[in-house]
Amino acid sequence: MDTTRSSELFEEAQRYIPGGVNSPVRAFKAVGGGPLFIDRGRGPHIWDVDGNKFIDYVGSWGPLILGHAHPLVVQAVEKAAERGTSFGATTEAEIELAKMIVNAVPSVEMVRLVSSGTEAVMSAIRLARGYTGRDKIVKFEGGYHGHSDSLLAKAGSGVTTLGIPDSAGVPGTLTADTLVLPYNDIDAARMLFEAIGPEIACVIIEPVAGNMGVVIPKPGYLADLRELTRKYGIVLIFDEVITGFRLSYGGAQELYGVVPDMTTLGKIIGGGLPLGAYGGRREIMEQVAPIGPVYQAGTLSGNPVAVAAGIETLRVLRDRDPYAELEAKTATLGDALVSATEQSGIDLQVNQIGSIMTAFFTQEAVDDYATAKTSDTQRYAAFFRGMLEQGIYLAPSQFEAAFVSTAHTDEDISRTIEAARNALALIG
Ligand code: KE4
Repeated sequence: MDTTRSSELFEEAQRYIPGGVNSPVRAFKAVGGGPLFIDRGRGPHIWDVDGNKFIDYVGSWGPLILGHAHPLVVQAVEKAAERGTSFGATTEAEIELAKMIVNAVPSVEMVRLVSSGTEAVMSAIRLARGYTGRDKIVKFEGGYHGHSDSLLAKAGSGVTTLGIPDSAGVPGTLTADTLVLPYNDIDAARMLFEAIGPEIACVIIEPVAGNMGVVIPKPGYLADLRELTRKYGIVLIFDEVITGFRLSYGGAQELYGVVPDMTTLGKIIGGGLPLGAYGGRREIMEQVAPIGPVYQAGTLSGNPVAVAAGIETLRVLRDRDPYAELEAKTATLGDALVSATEQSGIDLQVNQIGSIMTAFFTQEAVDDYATAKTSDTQRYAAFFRGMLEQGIYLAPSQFEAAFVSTAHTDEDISRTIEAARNALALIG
């Protein structure tokens, strides 16, 4: 595969942009070689600057559930942009998107629009602390919630010991109130809450984890966490930046029937443009400025062009209800991967739910970060390369999700399965 132009551009990009990328995972460090520079996308396909065509399973890391350049979304963006790209003032469309989110997401009675998932989470954490008057927060090992300081924390020595920074530049004081629990372990949560529950402002969790690769909650885990947090007056935040409008129109909370106190959203609600949101119970949301004491602001919050893309995307999802079809297509792909490895004797676990999936190169069932880390990342890198050579663009990291869109056809899925059989045979 000729990637000459991508290599030239990567050389140049590294002179002006750290690592040549505007987000680290794009640098292909986990899979080796340089990144491909993408020229355009349409439907399930992307083309790089050397003209190579790929079936895309990154989909901008989740936003493009309708595929690239969906005509209705492009039209909505064009129409909005022609009327002005930003006013720094309220617009009617923001009410429409807010109403769509309130009507779709069980926990959301009021919502504030912002410009990214990170901003949504950062704001939700501040709000939970302001609402409860408590400082401590809880996240989970392997959970990723954007790059705000207090969430760039890893577990201290013991479950009740304070979080330690997981990035340079984060002072210990900013993670000192962050506690880190193992995912899918309700006993560890119960123990922590019994010890210091009344000091905890909030628990933030990806209801279905997507950032250790896809990891699915054990039966009853989310419901138990809901019950425990309620018992101690802890705000339960579902970070549905990936799962919101992805696993169902009401997200993971609708799929599992567990209603948190707050929800953070991003990705799909912006239809591929910069948009995030945080919302929840009215009594909590009314603590946000300008009607409450918790400050949060943003120049481009509720940006009309991004809102137009989000409204159109949610409208298509609401009216078309593609979730059963997405589940079926993705399950077909996942099942075929498993059966392909049974012949080649490669250890592979596939975690799939709705239209997200991860193939872990390990023999262990992956149900938390510790088991996710048993994956053979070198094997994943070889699989990634083998698939790329055959025109299939997967996440350039073992610890990410693959995303299927409504634009992926049965033919695309069959081609992907064929390519996977070839790639697995090569690394077997
Ligand atoms: P953004 O700030 O990237 O819009 O959202 C942060 C975020 C928050 N919560 C969850 C559950 C997320 O998955 C994310 C961002 N996801 C990553 C992919 N795993 C974005 C890709 C990237 O970092 O380049």
